[in-house]
Amino acid sequence: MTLHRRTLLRSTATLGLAALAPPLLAAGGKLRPGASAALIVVDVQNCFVDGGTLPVKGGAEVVPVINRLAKAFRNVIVTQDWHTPGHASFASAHAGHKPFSSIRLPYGEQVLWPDHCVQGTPDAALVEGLELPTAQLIIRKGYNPGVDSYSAFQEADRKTVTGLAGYLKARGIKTVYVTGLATDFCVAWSALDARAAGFETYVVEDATRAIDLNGSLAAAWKQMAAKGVRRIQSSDVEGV
Ligand code: VGL
Ligand code: ZN
Repeated sequence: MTLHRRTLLRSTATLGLAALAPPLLAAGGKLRPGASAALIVVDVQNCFVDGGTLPVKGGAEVVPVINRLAKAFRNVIVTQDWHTPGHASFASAHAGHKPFSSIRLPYGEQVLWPDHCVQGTPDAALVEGLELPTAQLIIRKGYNPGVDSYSAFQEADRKTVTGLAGYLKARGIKTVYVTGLATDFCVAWSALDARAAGFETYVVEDATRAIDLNGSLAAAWKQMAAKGVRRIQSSDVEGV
């Protein structure tokens, strides 16, 4: 009887571990995003590719990778950087300050950018060729005139939420795969906030491109690793 119970306990523990262990691995050790996983496509907008107002080197190269990835996901979420004209993150809003310098705003340090991704302009539209017919939600961010929002989850004041965490939780999403632009700003901040909100979080490196301002890319990967964000390639996902 005792033995039997112990055996039972042991097998339950084993089963429990297996059931909990994220991620779901397909044969060959590939990741298999299931119904509780979502692909988050961050800011793949004209502003961030060649011809845009804040082009990220090689930014358009993420498009075919993301299009392929999206076919492996049941849930796809898209974000857009969506600034008001004269937004506080624009250097042009601060006399005497140049793009790519930093200033102190009431909520903290802010990099100043060229005017970019202004609401409703062609510059802020999603890149043509991005094919996400199954996308379920577009979340726009950075629309508060005085506060930036790199993250899809939380504005730069680190208080005002966008509602994305609540939406994902309400829909039973447990795992997110973050892609898009730029690796070291909106992708990293979104991934870190996803992790902090309790989601199992992957960044698909070859589905991102970086700005890399003063070592920001290495710093972002370091911080993400420290917080348990997993760095993968699109080829790690089954069928991609
Ligand atoms: C971003 C800088 C300014 C991004 C947005 O999408 O990474 N970077 N606004
Ligand atoms: Zn922006």
